[in-house]
Amino acid sequence: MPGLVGDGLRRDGWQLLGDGTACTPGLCLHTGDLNCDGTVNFGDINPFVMFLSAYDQWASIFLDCNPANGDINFDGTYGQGSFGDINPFVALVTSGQGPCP
Ligand SMILES: [Ca+2]
Ligand SMILES: [Ca+2]
Repeated sequence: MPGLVGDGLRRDGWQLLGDGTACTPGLCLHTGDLNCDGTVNFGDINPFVMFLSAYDQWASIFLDCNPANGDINFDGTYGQGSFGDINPFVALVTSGQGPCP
């Protein structure tokens, strides 16, 4: 499972483009965007709940969505049962975030 290393840069094949976003060469990484519509907002809440509680179902619906988007606290774990991401997700959704480049 991809994750962060000590310097905060991801080493999982995605190019870091800034502030939690990376789009090449792999799937776009956009932290908190669990429905991959390019924004982080209340529309991501239900997909995030599914991501935590029924990951396989989430993955079957959001085929082009980078699962690392759900690693909100950047601890390298995400998906089914990764409840440590809930509070950071709530903070992220309520603070808002710009569109993915
Ligand atoms: Ca979204
Ligand atoms: Ca996490």
